Amino acid sequence: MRSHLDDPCLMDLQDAARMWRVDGFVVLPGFIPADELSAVVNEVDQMFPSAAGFHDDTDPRAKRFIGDEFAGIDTFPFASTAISLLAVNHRILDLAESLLEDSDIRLSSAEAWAKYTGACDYDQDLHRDYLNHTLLVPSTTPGHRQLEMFVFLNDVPEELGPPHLVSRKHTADLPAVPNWYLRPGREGTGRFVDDSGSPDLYAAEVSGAGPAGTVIAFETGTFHRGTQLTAPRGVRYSMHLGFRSAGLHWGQRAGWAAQGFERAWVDFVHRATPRQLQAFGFPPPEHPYWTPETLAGMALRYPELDLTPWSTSAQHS
Ligand SMILES: O=C(O)CCC(=O)C(=O)O
Repeated sequence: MRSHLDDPCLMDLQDAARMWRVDGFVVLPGFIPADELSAVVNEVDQMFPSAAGFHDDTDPRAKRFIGDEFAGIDTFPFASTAISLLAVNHRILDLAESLLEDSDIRLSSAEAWAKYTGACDYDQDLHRDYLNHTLLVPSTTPGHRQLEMFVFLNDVPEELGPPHLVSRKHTADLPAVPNWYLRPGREGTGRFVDDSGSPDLYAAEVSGAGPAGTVIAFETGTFHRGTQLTAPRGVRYSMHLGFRSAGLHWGQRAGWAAQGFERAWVDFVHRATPRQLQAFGFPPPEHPYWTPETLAGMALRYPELDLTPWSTSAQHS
């Protein structure tokens, strides 16, 4: 199987966008450098058990991960503010703007995920994610594409279950339904499932294995799957992000205001930049929303947020 491990780390964003358009995905090894990841690594324990804590059963949080792969997912805003900030790291936003060819983008979902060897079955069948990322179906028209990213918070070699992906070169003709192509020999029912065995698709898989900081960017119509963790006492920490153009209203996987009362959200807002907040829907400076009235209210709601970028452009009636 081909691996992206040997690819150059410093791929330029235009090259990444070209690969994304052709293959439906691009793997960027070590895209987030170690110095920007260190605060995240230091705070992972605020959310998830360490490998030792899970495997030695010394961490009371360990039980949650047994038997259900999706039970290891936390959703934004995270208990760790550093991990919340990583979801809208400047490099992540640059990449999203470049791939979506739009400077006004929105974060449509953010999840952090811990997986532990032996906790459950992480091996998945090839599928697309669009059924819970859009109300419609994926489009490859510029301006109508949706973007997902996996971000590795630790090194993820093959034995720690990296996602596998299939280039659009092999899948462009597949219809919107079915959506799951089961591994050869497995059975399933329902119109969204194809259990005829798809050896050609599985033979075309590419591994997303890479070091900490690797970003795998893929379009919502790209076939991919999770794989098994086999390393003894292994752990994989990752983040799963979704982005869309601001006007792509049918691709709203999460509405952020429902979490707006949580302490973790307020802590995030207090440390975020206007650009990061815009990704959640904050109007940018110069927007007519910003008036003495709204600024006064925002100062009460978010007392530690520096409102200068918005107040210098506020409309005075
Ligand atoms: O976590 C992974 O590596 C992939 C997971 C995935 O594709 C999914 O749950 O839809």
